[in-house]
Amino acid sequence: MRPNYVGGAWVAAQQSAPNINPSDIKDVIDEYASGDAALVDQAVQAARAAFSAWARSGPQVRADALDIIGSEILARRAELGDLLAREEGKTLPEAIGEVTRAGHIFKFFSGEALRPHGELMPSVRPGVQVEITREAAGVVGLIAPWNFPIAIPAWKIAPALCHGNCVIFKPADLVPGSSWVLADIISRAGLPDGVFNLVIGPGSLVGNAMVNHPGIDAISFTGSVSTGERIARAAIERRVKVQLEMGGKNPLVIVDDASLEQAVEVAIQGSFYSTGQRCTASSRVIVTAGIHDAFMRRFTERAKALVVGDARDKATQIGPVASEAQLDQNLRYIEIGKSEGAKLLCGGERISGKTDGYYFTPAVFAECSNSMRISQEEIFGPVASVIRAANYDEALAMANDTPFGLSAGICTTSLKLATDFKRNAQAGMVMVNVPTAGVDYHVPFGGRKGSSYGTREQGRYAAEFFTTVKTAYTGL
Ligand code: UN1
Repeated sequence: MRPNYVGGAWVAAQQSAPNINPSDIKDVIDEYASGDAALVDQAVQAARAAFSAWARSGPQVRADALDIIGSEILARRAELGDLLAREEGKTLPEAIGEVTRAGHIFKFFSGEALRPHGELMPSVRPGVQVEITREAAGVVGLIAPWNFPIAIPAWKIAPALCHGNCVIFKPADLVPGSSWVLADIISRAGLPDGVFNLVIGPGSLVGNAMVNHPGIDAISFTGSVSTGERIARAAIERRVKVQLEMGGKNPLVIVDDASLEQAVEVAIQGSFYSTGQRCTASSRVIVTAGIHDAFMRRFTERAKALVVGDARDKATQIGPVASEAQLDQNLRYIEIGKSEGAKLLCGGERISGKTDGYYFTPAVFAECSNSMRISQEEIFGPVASVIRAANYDEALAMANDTPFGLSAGICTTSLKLATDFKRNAQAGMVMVNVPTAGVDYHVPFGGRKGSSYGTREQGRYAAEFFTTVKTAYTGL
């Protein structure tokens, strides 16, 4: 059994859960300890004991630790990528790319630790000086989803440690393998005991205990809307900081003047890669009348030709769905789409592979309206709802007519339309001629409306969540 890591020690548990390969459900990667509320409490005590010294540790100590972690991740990217593909089901190139991103995130925050920000200025009162500094937010609870088993943990843990916080980290219990290795790497990076703690286990026990623990000062969560809303309520009741990254129903607008080949590529990537299991996926493709039919022909042709298979098979372009529950949800939405009158042009079926896995073919729905459930609700699978728009203005209005606001894309060769879309798309991230999914690690990540709550993740902006501001006055 792979144990949890609490207070600088590896701790076995009474319960454990298997980590199963979605490409081959007979392949059990390992058993992982399943923690509970008592273990969360132990982790919080350890973190609290470590906090004041860690919060006062110098930039060099933090930069060195983060650099060691980033270097080991990058050196082991092929091995960790293989594990990630095996446990989550994204293809090997995607998985190795994700591990590389995680390594780069630690390197970025290693540098960031050496760039503390502060302001010094005269007071409005003569003879008084004002300093504005940032201090660590405290003991932070980090809760990660299953679709990015190492990059999302990295983009929460690295800034937390960089800014002097102590961490209680709960990975998704569906994919604990990459997080376990990450914890092992972190455990050897020279951090004092208690600064970083790993508690694997179900959300109902571990997540719940974290959210309600009086010793946790801030919660950063990525996952479903319903869990996010519960976490927000609990956090606000305790008046602790909360940062939520939830769903998306991201529009990709394709206008008449777009380059057809580029638009098809952007749509295929955004809708189907990583098996559509990204909150940034383009699940609504809104196409203006002049290019609609030509686009549909090429898009459907390309979608049909995508090779679905074992995540670690070199020929595979689309890996399996990550779990049976997610596969069932995809199939349910295919039925919903058909019953709403959308036309299924291809895919949407469970298929068998060489091994027993959760294989599902990329689906293209045509003749959708923006008000259908398949155009409004996040499916989290490789399912694209294509909606016809009369012109750009109608496309923009539909793009914004959604409860979500994470990422929004446009394919156009017009500077005027690209500029207008960047200004008027109601989303945290806007993409012109690049897929809605696949973001950089050094710039802010986050959305608006029902997608996100709280300050942005990643890059310099991560400091807003992981620090608290202090204003000091000194009489001279
Ligand atoms: C990306 O598109 O590169 O859960 C990242 C998600 C997002 C991350 C997307 N929080 O899909």
